[in-house]
Amino acid sequence: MARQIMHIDLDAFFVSVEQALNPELQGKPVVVGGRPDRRGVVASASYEARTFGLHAGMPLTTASRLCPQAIFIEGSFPKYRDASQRFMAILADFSPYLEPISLDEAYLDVTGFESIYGSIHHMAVKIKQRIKDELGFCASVGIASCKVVAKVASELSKPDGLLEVAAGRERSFLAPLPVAKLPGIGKKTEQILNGLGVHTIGQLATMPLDMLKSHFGVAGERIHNYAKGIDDRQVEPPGAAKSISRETTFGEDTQDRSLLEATLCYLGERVGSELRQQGKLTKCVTLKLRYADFTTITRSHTLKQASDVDQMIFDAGVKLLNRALSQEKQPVRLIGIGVSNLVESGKQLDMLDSSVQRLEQLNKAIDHIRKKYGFTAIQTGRTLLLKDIFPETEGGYTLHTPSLSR
Ligand code: TTP
Ligand code: MG
Repeated sequence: MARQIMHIDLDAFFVSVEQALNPELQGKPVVVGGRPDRRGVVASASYEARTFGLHAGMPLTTASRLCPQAIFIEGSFPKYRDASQRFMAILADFSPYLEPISLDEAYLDVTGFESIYGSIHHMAVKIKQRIKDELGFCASVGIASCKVVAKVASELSKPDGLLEVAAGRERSFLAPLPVAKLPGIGKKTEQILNGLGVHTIGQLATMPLDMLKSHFGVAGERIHNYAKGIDDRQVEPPGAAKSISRETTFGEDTQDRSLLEATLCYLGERVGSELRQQGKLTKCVTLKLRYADFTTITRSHTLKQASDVDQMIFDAGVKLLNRALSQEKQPVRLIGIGVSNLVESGKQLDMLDSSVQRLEQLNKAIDHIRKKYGFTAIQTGRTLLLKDIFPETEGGYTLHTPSLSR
């Protein structure tokens, strides 16, 4: 099932706070940032002021020349912080999957919430209404299957907007827009792309990935995916763990496949156990290898379905390991495995098939025994190879293997 993500951003936030406190300012060109004769720039301009060409970042002197009748306000941060807290509290009433991005901007994961509100569109209308009634602000909302498209949608819908991009329409929605509208593309990237003849997001999406990587490194792959409407980032409430990983350095560098796999299995089980303890599922498994010459690589695999099952984590890790070892002949110094893109486990249980459910039950039973008798009380087939290497009982999670040589 496609995710449903909302991006909510308040319109002319600093100005709206001032207007709510002083209704005489409503419907007028208002600028927050400072007095027009002072040095400094516009922090926020009302939409009435924007019709004169005023925008954030413009020098105040320019702003007062373009719009002499504008009302200039110094502004005070505590008022904006209080308003922001009340805004976030309203959003938190609608979904616990809330990720504040800045004072006036947040993502909500609202997957499945249509059963409560009739539709996600109707839920957004309710959110906008509460913000208007309780705070007096207009909010713009974008709804889409991923963060990047939701953000572009809310931006495009301003002011007082609501724009929903249907699943499957992400790429065609973005295609006609100029590249500068895509989050992650700043002034410099825009100039380079324009120099390459790339002006729209649609053109960016059809560029060869290698060319983007050669210009922008890893960011090239990210903006390429974004341009295609692909963005796996989860909505991450503050404080939630973003990833879990375990790694270990061998006493002696090794090329022994069974030792590498056994160690990977052991580390994968530690990661899986921690994942289940946190009540999370993972969508992304990452293998880390450091070779004898200290070159370090990481390779990731996206799971078809979010999981907290040891076997799934291990299978993905082994696939990555085999691929990496076929490309590099050096012995391995360090091996590690990690999971990221974590989601709450309660949300997707209904989608799991019965064989996965059986594995989950097995993992739960193992966790239970390990909690009682220590992690190494049970060793699965592969990790038995390590029984002489790891101590029988362990206190913490940090793995320092004094010697893994056999
Ligand atoms: P924005 O959401 O970017 O701007 P906005 O809310 O004023 O207008 P809109 O969203 O309708 O386009 O930023 C939120 C607040 O952050 C803004 O009200 C003031 C502050 N801010 C600055 O202080 N300096 C800046 O350069 C920008 C962009 C914002
Ligand atoms: Mg805003």
